[in-house]
Amino acid sequence: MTTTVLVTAFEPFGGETVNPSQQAVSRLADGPATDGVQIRTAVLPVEFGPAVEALRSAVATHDPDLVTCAGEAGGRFGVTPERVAVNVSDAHIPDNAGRSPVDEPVVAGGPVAYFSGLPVAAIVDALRAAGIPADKSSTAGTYVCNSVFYGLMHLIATERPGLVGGFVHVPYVHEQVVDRGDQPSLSLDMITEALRITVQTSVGALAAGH
Ligand code: PCA
Repeated sequence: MTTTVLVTAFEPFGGETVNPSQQAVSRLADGPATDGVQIRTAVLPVEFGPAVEALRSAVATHDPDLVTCAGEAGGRFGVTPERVAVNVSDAHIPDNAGRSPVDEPVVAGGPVAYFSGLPVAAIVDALRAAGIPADKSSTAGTYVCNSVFYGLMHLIATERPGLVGGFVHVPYVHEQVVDRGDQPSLSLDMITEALRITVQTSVGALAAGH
């Protein structure tokens, strides 16, 4: 049986010229295939609203068994699978369309929050075992990443009960901080490997039925 995994990333935002999630997802798609796993990818705009629409359309196109969304969390030291998506959008900087929602729901009338469907603890263990700095995160923020994570979990809860999904944040990649020595970063190789391990661990949990 082949498991189809949709892995999404984001375009650059906030004045950056690259987004490590986009670079790593592109490498992941070009890398060696894992037996029984078919990777599909999509790059989402950093725009409240259109980002969730693009995710929904990628799910409709690829009909995946598993969705792993990835985004950049500059300032974090490790790779952080997210535990919970919250129903609020509150932008600290404008999105790429210039919108800055304040205290708006992602989905009007939706539940306060959704837990990730990914095996967060097992992913952190597997990343650390591979020598990759990693930790659980209990907040994906209130910017576009959280809105996509929430939109994904709401889609699963209301329309696609068989689908499993979640979100992982990755730190800056080295090239983003060459002139900002106080900011943590990882190599692109390590971030790419982190996404591969995240997918592999999630597929393993899916196959084992948890
Ligand atoms: N990170 C932002 C949005 C896009 C991205 O890669 C976030 O954490 O919300």
